[in-house]
Amino acid sequence: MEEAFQIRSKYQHFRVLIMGRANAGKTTILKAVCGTTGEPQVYNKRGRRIRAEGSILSPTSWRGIHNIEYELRFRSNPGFVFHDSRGFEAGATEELEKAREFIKNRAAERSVDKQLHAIWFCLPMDQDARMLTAAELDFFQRCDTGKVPVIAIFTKFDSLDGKAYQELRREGFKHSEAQERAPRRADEQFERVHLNRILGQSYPPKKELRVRNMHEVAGHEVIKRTVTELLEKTSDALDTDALKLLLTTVQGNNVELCMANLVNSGHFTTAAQETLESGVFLPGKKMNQFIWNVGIGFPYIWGQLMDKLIAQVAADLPRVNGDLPPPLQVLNLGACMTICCGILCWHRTGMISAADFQRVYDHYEDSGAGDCVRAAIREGFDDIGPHDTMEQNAKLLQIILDHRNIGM
Ligand SMILES: Nc1nc2c(ncn2[C@@H]2O[C@H](COP(=O)(O)OP(=O)(O)O)[C@@H](O)[C@H]2O)c(=O)[nH]1
Ligand SMILES: [Mg+2]
Repeated sequence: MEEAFQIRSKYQHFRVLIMGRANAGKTTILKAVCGTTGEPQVYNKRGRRIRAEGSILSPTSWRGIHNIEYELRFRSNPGFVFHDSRGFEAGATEELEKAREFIKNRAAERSVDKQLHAIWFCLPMDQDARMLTAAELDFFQRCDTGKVPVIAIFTKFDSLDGKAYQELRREGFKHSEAQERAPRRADEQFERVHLNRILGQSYPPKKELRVRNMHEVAGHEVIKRTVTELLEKTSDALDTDALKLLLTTVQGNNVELCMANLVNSGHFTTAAQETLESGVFLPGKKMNQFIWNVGIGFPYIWGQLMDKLIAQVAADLPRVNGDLPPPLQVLNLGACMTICCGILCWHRTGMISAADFQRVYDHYEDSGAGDCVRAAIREGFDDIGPHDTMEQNAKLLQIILDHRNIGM
């Protein structure tokens, strides 16, 4: 417990309030930023984990426990803390007041960690009559957010592209040409009609971005590009260099935090202890689950990659294991996977493929890191155990952190 807490409190967080009516695409944006299809974990203001009934956060139970003060965090991207302001239906002044109150209170917080750093306001473009509701315009008219920049995210922009496409077809353009011209036409109409209305309010957003096709398969190129753009614009909109640095640092610390969370969760040492007791190395589906747990602990390693990864690792097992005894093979496999996945996320450009993983793993072995990690594990762990203790977790994490720079 203590160890995990220290790791968490060592790092600062970047805190974002995400606003927008139901179905605006808020959750989709957060999952994209955190590189996951998984659900967020919810904490109250004092850091205690909140579980919805039945413990799985289904959309309905989620509504039941909603509270703007609750912190949403994703396992795969623990440096970001989100607050979800639901509501903003037409005329939802109560929700607006809650958001204003929250923004005001957070501005008065003395610790930077508790302050609000940015607001992402999602405005969905898929409902003609309600493109911008009165409540939404009211926010930009009346809500002075002080130093906290608002980034307007116009979501579901693909639906405006669709309309522009139909229009172009009616004007006689061929399919391919209409398709090519549609986004430009949609952008121009949007700027003329809607963007100007928002920018004309008293407290307009500092930055805006238009987001298309975020419902594409997880990990798709377009999602990566959108996330990059959103984080760049957020950084540009921040008031001070210190805050810009905070955002960069949070992104940088993230890989280390993921490694720490993963090891401290005890997956590896528990499995090593089980192997010690049974004498059997990750039997049956255990191996798949073991690797799966590493993958989902990191951002941008999407589900569809995991099956391939599992097959690849299984094929490489003799090389990974070396001549370690079975319980230490388990620890070593965990360390190897954690280092390689960390490197993959660190270097993420475009979509991460199974071939990328193979490249990283081959380099891990060729550079000698694999041998060093095996030696460190043999040195650091004995064959009597027990392995499933906090001390063993800490030892394993140190080995991982010591060997994670393999010069790629
Ligand atoms: N067409 C389209 N649909 C989207 C886009 N982003 C999200 N959606 C869909 O809109 C629905 C609501 O999204 P969600 O993120 O749950 O909205 P929330 O209620 O604001 O959290 C989901 O079915 C998404 O798949 C987009 O860019 N284009
Ligand atoms: Mg949602």
